[in-house]
Amino acid sequence: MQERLKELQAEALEKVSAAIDLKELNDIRVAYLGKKGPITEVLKGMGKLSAEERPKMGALANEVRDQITQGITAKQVQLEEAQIQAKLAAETIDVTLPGRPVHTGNHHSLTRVVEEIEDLFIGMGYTVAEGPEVEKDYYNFEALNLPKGHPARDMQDSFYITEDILLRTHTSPVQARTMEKHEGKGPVKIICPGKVFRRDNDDATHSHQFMQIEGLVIDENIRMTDLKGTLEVFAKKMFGEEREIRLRPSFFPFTEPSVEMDISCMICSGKGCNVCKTTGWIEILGAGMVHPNVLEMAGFDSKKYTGFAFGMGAERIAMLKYGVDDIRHFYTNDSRFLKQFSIHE
Ligand code: FA5
Repeated sequence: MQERLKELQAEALEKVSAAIDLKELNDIRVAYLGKKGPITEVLKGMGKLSAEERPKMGALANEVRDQITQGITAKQVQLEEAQIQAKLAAETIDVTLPGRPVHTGNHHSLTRVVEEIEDLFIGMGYTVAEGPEVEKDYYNFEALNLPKGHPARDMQDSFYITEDILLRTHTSPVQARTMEKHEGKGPVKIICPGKVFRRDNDDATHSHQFMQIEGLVIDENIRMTDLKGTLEVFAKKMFGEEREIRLRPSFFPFTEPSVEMDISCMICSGKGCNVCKTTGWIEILGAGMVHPNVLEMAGFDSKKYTGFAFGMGAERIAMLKYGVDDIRHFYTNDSRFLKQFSIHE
């Protein structure tokens, strides 16, 4: 019996030392120290021993149990420590690794220019108005003093959807719609940015879809000098305080008189270069005093009210401001082009 107990101790301790994980160790504990284990089995034979031998054997059995328990406990500490070390090694974070760059988007250069212009005019008391891109012939042309068959309709080649509906060719229909809403009562002071469409052939300065920004002011005693002063503030804020402006006579059916505004070339400061085609001036926008017919058609008394309007191409403004040499860059979504503008944010 004594030998058998010693054998069991050696066998158990050997298994304990070979155990590779906590589960295996627990299985050994249950197998050797459990109620149905071999030690219990051996002790069942104690009844056959003499009264003298019995306590000795009992003490030995306890010692064997203690030895195995100690062996298991020591191994358990060892395995738990190894488990922690393995976990730490697997979850190591190298804080010296460089971070992964987070790519953020940025506003499109056109959005930026339009917002800048909006902010400038909002600061001067204007509100932002909007109108539909699919427009009635009436608002796009007729209400702007361009009746059907008027030769000046050819100035803006149009995409017609039906005989009376087209993609708007300019943002001026928003003027007509806004005036109509005011039911003959001034003042009106709006700016309207939006997409417009023309059957123009795409080239470096023309696109079949582009953005315009329209301005309209109607009140009593609005004069040409108000228009000039407003455009001067706009030109200096957008292109630098040293910019000069000049107004040249022009023609638009919805304004009388009509003008075109040029700014002194910011590249050569008026000396003459490629950008200004050696003239020293760059054309920026069309404008004029609202034609009395347009006022009357929208329900305004043209004897009481006068007004001015202007309209500009946002791409052309952005091209001048950022030195972009081809309007198509705004629409071809080359991320190298688009990203250049993030540094301005
Ligand atoms: C007009 O569209 C008038 N509605 C502007 C206006 C409003 C005048 C109020 C008077 C009073 P125009 O056709 O010139 O005018 O166009 C205005 C601007 O749009 C041009 O100066 C130019 O900057 C831009 N533009 C015209 N066609 C194109 C095009 N195909 N691609 C890009 N920009 C264009």
